[in-house]
Amino acid sequence: MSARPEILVELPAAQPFAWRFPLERSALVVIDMQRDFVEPGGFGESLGNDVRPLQAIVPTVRALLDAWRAAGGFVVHTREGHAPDLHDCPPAKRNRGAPRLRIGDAGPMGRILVIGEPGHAIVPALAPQAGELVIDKPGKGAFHATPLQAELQRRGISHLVFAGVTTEVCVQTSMREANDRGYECLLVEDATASYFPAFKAATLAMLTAQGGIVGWTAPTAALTGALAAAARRPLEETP
Ligand code: TIU
Repeated sequence: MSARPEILVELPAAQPFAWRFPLERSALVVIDMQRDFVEPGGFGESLGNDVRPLQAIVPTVRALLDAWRAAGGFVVHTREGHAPDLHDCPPAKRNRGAPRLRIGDAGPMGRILVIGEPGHAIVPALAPQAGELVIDKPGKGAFHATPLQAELQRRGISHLVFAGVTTEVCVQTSMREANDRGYECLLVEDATASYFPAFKAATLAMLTAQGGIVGWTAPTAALTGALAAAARRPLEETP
C-alpha cells in the first residue's frame, strides 16, 4: 500500500510572507455567517449597525466554500448564540450598552441570538453540508466554552483558514485563541467583513504586523487558485 502524498497548498503572495498549508491537516473556519449579523432585524442591526458590508461578502464566502469543498477540505462553521434560558449568557454580555433589542428579546427573526431561532441560523447560501462541523459558541471566540479544540485535535488539524464576521470581534478573537493554542492561521481578506471598514483594515494590519504575530492574510482568489493548482499537481507530475 502506498501512502497518498500530502497535498501542500502554496500561497506565495500571502501577507506578511508566503504561507503553505497541508490540506488534510487544515480546516476552513467560517465564523458566524448568521442571519442575526448579516440580515436586517437581527442582533447586528439592533446594535445600531448597517448590515450591508456583511451582506456584500456572502458570494465571496460562498466561492471560498465551494473551492474548499471541491478540494475535499474540512469545514467548520460557528454560530454565536445562547440557550433559550440564557444560562450561558453572562449579564455582562446581555446588559452591555443600549441596544434596541437585547439578547433573548423577541425580534423580527425570533429571539435575538438564541439557539434554534430563525435569526440564529446561518444564511441559506452558506448553509452547512453533511460532514461539516457546526460549533455553537456563547462567546466571541470559537474556542471559549466549546468542543472546537477537541474536535480539531481529534482530526489532527494544525492549520486554520478563517472567514466570516465580524473581522475585529468574533473572527479576530477566534484567530487569537487559535494562535495561542499553536495553530497556524490565515484570514481570508475579502471573505471577512466588519460593520466598520476602518476596523477591518486595522485588524488585517495588526494580525500580520511584527512578522505575522497572529498569522497571515490572503485574498479569496489566491486560495481558490492555489487549491485548484494543488488538485492538478499530482496528475501533471504523474509520468
Ligand atoms: N460574530 C460577531 O462578530 N459578533 C458580534 O457581536 N460582532 C459585532 O461586531 N458586534
